[in-house]
Amino acid sequence: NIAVKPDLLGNEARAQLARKSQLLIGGRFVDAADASTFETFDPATGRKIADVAKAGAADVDAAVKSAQLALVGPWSKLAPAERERLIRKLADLIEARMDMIAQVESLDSGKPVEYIKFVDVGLSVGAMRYAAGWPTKIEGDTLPVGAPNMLAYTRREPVGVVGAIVPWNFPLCQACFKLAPALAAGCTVIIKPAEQTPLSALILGELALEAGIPEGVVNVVTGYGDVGQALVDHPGVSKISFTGSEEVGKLVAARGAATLKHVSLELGGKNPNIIFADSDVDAAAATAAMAIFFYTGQICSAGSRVMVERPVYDRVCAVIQAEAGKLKIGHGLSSDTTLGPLISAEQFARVSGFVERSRDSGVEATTGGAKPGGELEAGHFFLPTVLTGATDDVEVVRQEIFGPVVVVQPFDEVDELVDRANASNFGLAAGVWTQDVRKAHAVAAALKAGTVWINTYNQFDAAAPWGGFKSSGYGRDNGREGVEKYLQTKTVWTNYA
Ligand code: TXE
Repeated sequence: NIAVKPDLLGNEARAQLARKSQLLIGGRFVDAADASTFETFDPATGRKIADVAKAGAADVDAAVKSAQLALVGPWSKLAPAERERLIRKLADLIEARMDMIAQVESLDSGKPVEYIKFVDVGLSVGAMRYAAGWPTKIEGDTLPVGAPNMLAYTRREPVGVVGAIVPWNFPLCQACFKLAPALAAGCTVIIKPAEQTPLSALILGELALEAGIPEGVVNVVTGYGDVGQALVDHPGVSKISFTGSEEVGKLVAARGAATLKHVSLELGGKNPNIIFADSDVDAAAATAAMAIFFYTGQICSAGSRVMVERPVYDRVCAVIQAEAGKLKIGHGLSSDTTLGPLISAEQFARVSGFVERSRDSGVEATTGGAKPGGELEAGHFFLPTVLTGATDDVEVVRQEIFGPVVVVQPFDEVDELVDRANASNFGLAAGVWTQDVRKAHAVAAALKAGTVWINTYNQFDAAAPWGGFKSSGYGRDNGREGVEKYLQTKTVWTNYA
């Protein structure tokens, strides 16, 4: 009963895919300077989707130059209310093309198309509309300086050209989380999508032009990690906003230092989802299943470590296993699919490697732990997996797996629980389930994480800052902080004596 139906593409998505996938530089779609291309694949079938222009250093340089020109040219001359209007227009266009975008994104990423409409497109439109409110509200201050007859004030100015380096798990949405506030701040942007999922960023660039955003304000350079690195190294780029692996994040920070880049990093997590015995246990456990299996666990906020107060441990395990059994594994374009494939053979090897090695440490996969067979053989599918019996020192408890694999562990005391939950290099998100409001807020305060969800999980909003503590990175996407990181302050003194 597993459907693999890439023929579910609509006409608009087919037409989009039939077009050449080129770089967007200075308002024009162009081939790479050396005419190189790379292939992007459907992770559910392994079939090639398209050839995409493969940028190199010369293309990055051209994109930076066009972004620099637009920064001091048309973009800086627009009134804030005009910037607002154009960002709003872009939001409307993304919303209007929702079906086409979701289908292309689903084919490229493997994610269920119906979820993409609601989550990825919804959050992208939300990010644009939230950001659109900011250009008219970015204010400086008059400063209470001591010198007589001096007026001192601050101006909040765009930080400059922004390199937005985006991962494959939320291709459109992460691009919008970076693009929207950067545009609101008056910056110009070069988007570098992940090599696995380059297609939706190109659509976004096209829609930005259609919205009337001046040429060169939004550029898109597709390619591999070297393209991201060329952006990090380029002296004409003022800020890098990066979402991806911890390893590359550290590289970006270190290399960016050579040109004193402003850098913000969102680098994944190993997020504890804590269920107390006094919670609504069935709701908590069902949500814990969604928290890990949603988007095949390929989410930085995935609740990959469920910690359960011992008296309800067996019940929580049973509910998570039952929820795993209800998932419909299949091609993302099938409207009834609720669990798509992993993104690539590389990620499949990574996820299955974690599960294989955990068996040597006495960990048991009570559900899943393998690839499904039959029709799904050619794709990078992995069964939803529940691991039990893990001690805190094993790697599946400590490292980000980025797959549909959850470790469930019991705990006895609150103090011990908090220490164990915090004993991680990561600090992105956490969940707390209890009906005791005092305990909920005490634990939320004690957890070292950028976001804590109480009696819910995976809530996101353009108004809510998103980012991590510790090795999960620094800087925030979304909210006021998300806009401020694209601004710099200038102080102006005037002698009026
Ligand atoms: O990430 P990379 P990968 C984690 C997750 C996953 C692991 C590996 O655990 O299993 O990282 O994923 C660009 N300079 N996350 O290897 O390589 C790259 O082209 C500049 C969590 O795919 O970090 C892509 O556009 N840029 C994460 C982007 O960086 C470089 C989401 C991310 O790719 C570069 C994704 C370089 N030297 C993975 N090398 C999250 N926080 O949600 C690569 N890139």
